[in-house]
Formats: sequence, C-alpha cells, structure tokens
Amino acid sequence: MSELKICAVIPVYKHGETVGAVVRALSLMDIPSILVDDGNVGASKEALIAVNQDFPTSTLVSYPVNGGKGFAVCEGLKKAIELGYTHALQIDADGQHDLSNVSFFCKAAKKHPEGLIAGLPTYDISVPKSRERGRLITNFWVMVETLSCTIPDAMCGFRMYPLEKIRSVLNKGFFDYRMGFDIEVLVRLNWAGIKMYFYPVKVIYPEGGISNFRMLQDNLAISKTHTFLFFGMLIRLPRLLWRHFSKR
Ligand SMILES: Nc1nc2c(ncn2[C@@H]2O[C@H](COP(=O)(O)OP(=O)(O)O)[C@@H](O)[C@H]2O)c(=O)[nH]1
Ligand SMILES: [Mg+2]
Repeated sequence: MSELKICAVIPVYKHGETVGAVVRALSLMDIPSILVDDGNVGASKEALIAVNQDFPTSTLVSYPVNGGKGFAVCEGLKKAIELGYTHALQIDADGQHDLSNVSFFCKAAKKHPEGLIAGLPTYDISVPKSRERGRLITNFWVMVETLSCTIPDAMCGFRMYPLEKIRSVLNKGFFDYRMGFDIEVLVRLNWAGIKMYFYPVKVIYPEGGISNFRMLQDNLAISKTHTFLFFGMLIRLPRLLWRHFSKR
C-alpha cells in the first residue's frame, strides 16, 4: 500500500468539554478528526460546534437523535471512507486514552496496513472493579465466539481500522449499536479473517469523568450480543474449526 491517509473517528456524547483537547492533540500530529454527534444538546453541542470551527481539518457529523456509541463509530468510519482516508483511529472524546500511543499506532498501521491495530488496555487503580469484571467475562466469551485467543481484549475503544478491509463487514450491519459494538465488530472482523495486532494503551478513569455506560442496561445488552455472537459462531463452526486446525 502506498502512503496511508489517517484520520481519527471520535464518537462524542456529553463530552463536549473534553473533546477539544483530544482534537487539538491529534491535529498537532497532523491527524484530522471526524467528530460524530448524535443528539448532543446544550453546552456539549455548542462545544462541539466550536471545536469543529477551531480546527479546519475536522469534520462534524451530526444526527438529531441518539443512536449509541456503535452507531456513531459506524457513521464516522463510513464518513472516513467517503472522504478517502485509508485508516481511521477510533478514540474516545473524554481523554481516557493516552494520546502518546497515537504515533506508535500510526507506525504499526504502516507496518501492517491490512491489519487492525488494537489497544490492549492497561489500567491504574482508578478503574472501577465492576468494569474490570465485565471485561474479563467479555474476553472469555470472545474466545468462545472466535474459537481462538487472537483477541486478548475486545472492549478498548482505541484502535486503528484499515478502512478498505473492513468496508464489507461495516456495510452488513450489526446487532449492537451501543456499548457492545466495540466487541461485536472485532468478533465479526475476526470471522472475516482480518488480522489483528494488539499493543498496550494506558487507560485512566479520571475522578468526576462522565461515563455513558449504564451498568444494568448496557451489561444486559452486551450479554444479548454475546448470545447472538455465540449462535453466529455455531453457524460458522465448520469454517472456524477448519481455520483453527489448518493453522496448527
Ligand atoms: N456519538 C456518541 N458517542 C458516544 C455515545 N456513547 C458514548 N459515546 C462516546 O464513546 C466514548 C466512550 O464512551 P464513555 O461514555 O466514555 O464510556 P466509558 O468510557 O466506557 O465509560 C466517548 O467518546 C463518548 O463520548 C453515544 O451514544 N453517541
Ligand atoms: Mg469514557
């Protein structure tokens, strides 16, 4: 592949206050941002519009009704394809991801232009125990759903997508357009045979930070997504088993 054309896709909901710093840091690295807003109101909406005006290379994609994080990421990735980018870095708007990893991820994408470069989160003590537990359960089910250990973490929202390679999976649609999307897309890309490379990324949970993750509803929705993906694995069982054993 010739030179990569990289942008960032940032889903933003109620994080208008923090997204400016993320966009600024990315723009200093010459990475334009695609901000996806679905249903932000008030100060958050105003801040988004202001950030988009302050950074001429950024693009703001807006929808009037909230569709969920997954919906926003999908729309951002489709916009990135439309604008001719080859790769998109998905990153959170609230500053939880350590931006010092960005240049390494860009280098990794250059080395593996057809692969997905994904974050393997490393936490400090600020991580809520309930989120850690959920992650362990999810990562166990992802092993079952892919019949492999190739996805050590499916929940980190810091990852670089090779846009041409993911286009067909993206267009097929998803079961979960909310918080389970990050998991589902990796499982589906694994089924589609996309290679994945994992590298550590520091993730913090700053005190007073806003989270849109709803403990009960989102965990229930993620459980439903795993059930759906489990049956998806069963349908693909012969092919996945063949792939598993032919690699040995
Ligand atoms: N556009 C959009 N972005 C969302 C939505 N839900 C979460 N996000 C964004 O997705 C990223 C992660 O969400 P966050 O609420 O921080 O969840 P947490 O980090 O898992 O607790 C942040 O950039 C949010 O602004 C949503 O419904 N729509
Ligand atoms: Mg967050």
